[in-house]
Amino acid sequence: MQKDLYQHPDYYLLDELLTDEHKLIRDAVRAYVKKEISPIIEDYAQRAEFPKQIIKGLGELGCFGPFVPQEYGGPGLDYISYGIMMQELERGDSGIRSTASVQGSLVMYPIYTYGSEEQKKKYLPKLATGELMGCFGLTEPNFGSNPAGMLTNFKDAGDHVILNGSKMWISNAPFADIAVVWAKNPEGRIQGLIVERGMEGFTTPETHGKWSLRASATGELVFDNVKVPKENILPNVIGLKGPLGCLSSARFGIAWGALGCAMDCYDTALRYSQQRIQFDKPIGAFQLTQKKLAEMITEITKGQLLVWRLGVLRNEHRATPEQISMAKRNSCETAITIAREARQILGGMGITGEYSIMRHMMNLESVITYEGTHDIHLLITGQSVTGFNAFK
Ligand code: TGC
Ligand code: FAD
Repeated sequence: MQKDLYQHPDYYLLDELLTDEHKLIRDAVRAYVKKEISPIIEDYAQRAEFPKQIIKGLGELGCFGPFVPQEYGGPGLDYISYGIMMQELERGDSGIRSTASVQGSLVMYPIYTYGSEEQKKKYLPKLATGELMGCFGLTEPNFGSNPAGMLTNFKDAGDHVILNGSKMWISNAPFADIAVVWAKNPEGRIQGLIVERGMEGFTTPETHGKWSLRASATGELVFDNVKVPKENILPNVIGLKGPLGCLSSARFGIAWGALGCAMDCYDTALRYSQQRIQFDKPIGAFQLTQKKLAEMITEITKGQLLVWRLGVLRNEHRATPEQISMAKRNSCETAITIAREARQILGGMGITGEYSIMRHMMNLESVITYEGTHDIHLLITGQSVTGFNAFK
C-alpha cells in the first residue's frame, strides 16, 4: 500500500470548534493509525484476518469506551472525543473502528449503563485496556431489522438460568472473551446477560467468505443449554430499549466514523488528481474531475457540521435516537457515494490495494447495513416527522 499521506479536509475551519483536548486526542489517534494501521491493514484485509496486536495500543489510546468514567477504568471523555476517535480509526479501516465501537458502545456501555456495581467493577477496567474483549449479540438468523422477534431465551433454574438460541453476524465474536447477549426471559421480555467464553455449551463459529469488513472478525454465538449465573444478568433494564440504547451510542460513533472513510477517499483522490497527467494536463484540471471533487468536499463539510452538532447535543444529553439515525444514514450515504466517485478518479489504480479506496468502498457495504440498514434509518426519520409507523 502507498505511504499514508493523509491530510484531513477542513473546508469550513471546523477545527476552531474543537477544544485543545479534542485536537490532542485527534492527533494521537491519527498518528497511531498512520504508524500502526495504515502500513498493515491492506495485507490483513486481503487475508481476512483481524490484526489482534493493535488491541493493546487502542486500549492505551483510550479508544475503548472513552466515555466511561475513570473510576471504572475509562478515560471519562466527552462524546465529541469519542466521535473524533471513531473518525480517525475508520479513516484507517471500518473494521478497526468496528472493533472499537463494539467494545465501547455495545459492551462497555450496557455494562456501565445497565449493570450492577459488581459487574461494572469486574469487567469495565479490563475492557478499557483490552485485556478482555467483548461482543454484542442482538441479531439472529431470522430477526435482523426486527430484533423484537428474537427467539433466544433463558429459563430460570435456581441460582442460574439456562440460555438457548443463536445469534449471527456478530463482530468480534470469534475472539471475544465475553458476550453481551440479548435474550427473552421466562416472561418473554428482553434482558441482557454477560456470557463468558468457556461456559459449557457456548460456541462462536467464525463467518467466512465476506467481501466486506475483511479485517474484522465476524461470527455466530451459539447457546446450547448454557448455564449462566444470575449475577451475570444486567439488572437495570428490561425490554428492547436496552439494546436500542446501546445502538444509539454505536450509531453516533458510526456517524463520525463513516465520514472518516469519506475524508480519506477524498484526500486520496484529490492528491491523485493533482499528480496524474493525461492529455498533457493533471486530471484535476478537467472540469469533470473538479465536479466530482467539489461535490465531495461539499458533502463532507455538511456531514462534518451535522456530526459536530450531534456531538454537542449528545454531550448535553439532548441528542434523540432519531437525530442519531439521520446522521448515521447521512454519513454512510456520503461515504459510499464519495468512495465510488473517488475510485473513478483513480481509474484502474482505484481497484488495487495500493490505495485505500476500494477497501473503504467494500467495507461501507457493511457499515450501511449494520446498526440498522439505510432504509430502517430512513423509516425512523419518516416516523419522526410524520408520526406514522411504516415498519409494520
Ligand atoms: P420500538 O417500539 O420503536 O422501540 C422499543 C423501545 O425502545 C425505545 N427505542 C430506543 N431507545 C434508545 N435508543 C434507540 N435508538 C431507540 N429506539 C427505540 C422505544 O422508545 C421503546 O421504548 P419503550 O420504553 O416504549 O419500550 O421498537 P420496534 O420493535 O418497533 O423496532 C423499531 C426499530 C425497527 C427502529 C428497531 O428495531 C431497529 O432499530 N432495528 C434495527 C436493528 C439494528 O439496528 N440492529 C443492529 C444490531 S447490532 C449491530 O449491527 C452491530 S454492528 C457493530 C459493528 O461492527 O460496528
Ligand atoms: P434484514 O432485516 O433481513 O433486511 C433485509 C432488507 O429488508 C434490508 O434492505 C432492509 O432495509 C429491508 N427491510 C427490513 N424490514 C423492512 C421494513 N419494515 N420496511 C422496509 N424495508 C425493510 N448484529 C449484532 O447483533 N451484533 C454485531 O456485532 C453485528 N455485526 C455485524 C457485522 C457485519 C459485518 C454485518 C454485515 C452485520 C452485523 N450485524 C451485527 C447484523 C446487522 O445489524 C444486520 O445485518 C442488520 O441489522 C440487518 O439485518 P439483516 O441482515 O437480517 O437484514
